[in-house]
Amino acid sequence: MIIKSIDSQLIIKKFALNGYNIHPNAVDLIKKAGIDIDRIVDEVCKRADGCFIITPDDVIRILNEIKNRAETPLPKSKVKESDDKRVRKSESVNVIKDVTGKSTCRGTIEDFINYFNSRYEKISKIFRGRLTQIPIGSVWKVKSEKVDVVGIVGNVKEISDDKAIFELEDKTGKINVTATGKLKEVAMELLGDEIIGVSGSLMGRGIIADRIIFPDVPVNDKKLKKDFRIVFISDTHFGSKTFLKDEWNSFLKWINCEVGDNRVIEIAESVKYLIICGDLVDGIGIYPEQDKEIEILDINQQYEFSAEQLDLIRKDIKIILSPGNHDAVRQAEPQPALPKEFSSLFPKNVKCVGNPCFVDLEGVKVLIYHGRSLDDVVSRIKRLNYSNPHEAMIELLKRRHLSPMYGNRSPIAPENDDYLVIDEVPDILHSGHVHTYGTAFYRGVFVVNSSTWQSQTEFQKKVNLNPQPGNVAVYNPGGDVIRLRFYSG
Ligand code: D5M
Ligand code: FE
Ligand code: ZN
Repeated sequence: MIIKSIDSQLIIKKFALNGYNIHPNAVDLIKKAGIDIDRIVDEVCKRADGCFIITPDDVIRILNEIKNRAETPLPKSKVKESDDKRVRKSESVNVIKDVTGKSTCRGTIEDFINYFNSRYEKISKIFRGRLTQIPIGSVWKVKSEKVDVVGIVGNVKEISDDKAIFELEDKTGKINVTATGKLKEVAMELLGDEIIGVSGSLMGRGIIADRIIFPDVPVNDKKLKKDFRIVFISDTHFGSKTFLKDEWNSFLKWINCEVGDNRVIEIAESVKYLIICGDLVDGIGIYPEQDKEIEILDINQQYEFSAEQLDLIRKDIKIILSPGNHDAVRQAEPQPALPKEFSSLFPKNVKCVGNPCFVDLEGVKVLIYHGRSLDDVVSRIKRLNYSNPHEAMIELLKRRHLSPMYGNRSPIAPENDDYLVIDEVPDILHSGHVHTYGTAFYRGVFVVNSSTWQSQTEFQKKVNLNPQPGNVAVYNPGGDVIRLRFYSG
């Protein structure tokens, strides 16, 4: 409909239906433009990306773009009529930390030095007030025999049943630390490259540890009380032959409030945010002979299929989408958000963020991290296993770092700022990657690993990986945690 004389209220209402306020001068500009109003609303909202108010400048920019473009009709939205009319609740997603658009790393030696300095500076700060922190190069100058040092862990060697030795290094020097008895067990769980504190006695050419201290998180006793729920999923692997179509469709029916008893529908109705923690698609060439296991052989088509699936989710849910190692972004972490080429395919309630990403959802701080380092943590710490992925995630919180081990199965891009340090303590830590399910509260932080929508692949069979697909965690901050199971196999 081309509008000649149009009612301002109608324009305001159309923006409100999309969840936006609009400045009165911007309304006037739209009235004067004489262009299909639905088209302007659609284009402006697509680019508004969570801003609070649509300004006249926003409208001028879009009008100029439309004028400069050849007049082609917009494709008809696949969104169901009923969904389009649903008024979006005023959600707020505030990205606090994300590498997207900020990457500086070129992989030079200097980058690596800066990267480790950033890691050391940020984590050693956490020990301030708890330990005296004598520079390692100066320990021999102190008068007392007892010292506290903070450093980055080097080689850990088991000497006997009762004794281990590891190196600790800071900018000023390196020292050997001996751990015996119970501390030997703690030392044997050190991953290497994490930053810890050691309190002990100087002896011979090193320190005999009395205590090994992790930076850890303080008890989070923040009183959250929210009236919405957050749904956590990951590893949909759209495009894989083993993608669980039926289970996914059941999930869609539930989240769209189409199935279940009153209680189940009530839970679905309270959902305001859906977080997808990576491996949206299966990708191409990620593991040996993957081509035999993929249904959609083209990466563009995998993302097109993903966009169709996300478009089936009711539009009043804000979807936050972070990539994983199967997605089409750089493999090294921190990974930036999916490029425009793919993100532009998604409906406008999808917000693409990086991996990791720290977001604030109406005061609820969520740290989203795909979880590649969990493979390293599980293989190094003997008491951990893939059936309880939340326990491996707790080890990351203890170390205040999402990928402590450098140069193993999780590649890291040496950014000047270490985005993988957990400098601010989140209310929620969400990961995926290992394809199993687990939740826990660790010192008040809700820890969740959100399984997968892919059954076991031939490759996973070979590496003895037993996925637990179709598990969904639904969390009401300050309230209940609900586990929904869509897989009965
Ligand atoms: O990872 C799914 C799970 O499969 C995760 O725990 C890692 C594991 N995996 C992936 N590649 C390998 C190799 N090469 N060896 C052993 N285990 C592996 P995803 O990211 O979905 O592929
Ligand atoms: Fe995966
Ligand atoms: Zn993965």
